[in-house]
Amino acid sequence: MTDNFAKDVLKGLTAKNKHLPSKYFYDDNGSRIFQEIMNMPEYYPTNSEFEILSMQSKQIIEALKFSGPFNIVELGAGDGFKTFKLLEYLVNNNVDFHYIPIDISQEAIDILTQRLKEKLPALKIHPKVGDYFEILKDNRHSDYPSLLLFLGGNIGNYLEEKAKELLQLFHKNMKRGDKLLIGFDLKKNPIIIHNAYYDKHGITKRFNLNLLVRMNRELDADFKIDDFDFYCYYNPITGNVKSYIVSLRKQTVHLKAINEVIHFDYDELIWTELSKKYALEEISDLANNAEFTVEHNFLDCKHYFTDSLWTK
Ligand code: AVI
Repeated sequence: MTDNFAKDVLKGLTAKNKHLPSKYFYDDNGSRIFQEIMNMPEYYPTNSEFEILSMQSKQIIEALKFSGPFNIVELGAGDGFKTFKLLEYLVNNNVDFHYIPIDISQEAIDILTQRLKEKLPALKIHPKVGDYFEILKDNRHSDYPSLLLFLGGNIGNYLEEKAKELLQLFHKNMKRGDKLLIGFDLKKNPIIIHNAYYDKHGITKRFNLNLLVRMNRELDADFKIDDFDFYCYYNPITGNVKSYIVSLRKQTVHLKAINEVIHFDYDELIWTELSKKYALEEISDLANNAEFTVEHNFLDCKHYFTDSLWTK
């Protein structure tokens, strides 16, 4: 992991327009800060998706039209907070299914499994730790139909081409008739989006600057965190939230572990994240591009977010 990290950091920080991949936000510390983000009242996606899965579990399950036992395979299950409502509905209604949460973090999977065993003892759970696609390959050989879950709006963190590739990979690893329930954050009043990302508590700033802390620790770098700031903006036409780290001084940073020196100009930016917001038409275009059929969009009452149900 550290090797890839070093390679990606070097590539990103020596580029003409500096950038770092947002997947590196999520070390242990970053994952904890992300939990804080999800608990902020301004960060509406958490509550919106929670509402959808709490209020519309019955409709979602009916829309699957599975006639017998099935699998629910969750990609990037994390703490499973949102999924709990869906699982609870199924267990309480004696539906025959197996839950297969997948995450790269052993710690996240352990916590999730422990909680679910306590709260839903009747749940048949088969947790897996590792890379989605390695584990998803088994899905093609399963005797049961599957519902894949890709929740939280994570698709919004992928550039368009990468999002298309990811969806094609999901498609390739699904059987005909399998379903995908995928969360998309929707375009809405720009102020609401602005406040969710440029938050007044400075939590999202800490989330971004944690990348510098991580480089200091893992690459023996000497970033002075106070010499950097955070900026982000939402473009309501494209639907893109773009986040940046800003160098507050002309400065030089050493990455001793890889023997590299990086120069920053005054006010120079490092692009850290894309959080794309979608219109419903864009969602059906993405589905069609990967040869899925959109069955239904399950929206929250404010129409801030959708869990979109697709069929292969
Ligand atoms: C994980 N992902 C969907 C979050 C998002 O909204 O793009 C990550 C995040 N970045 C800043 N706040 C939250």
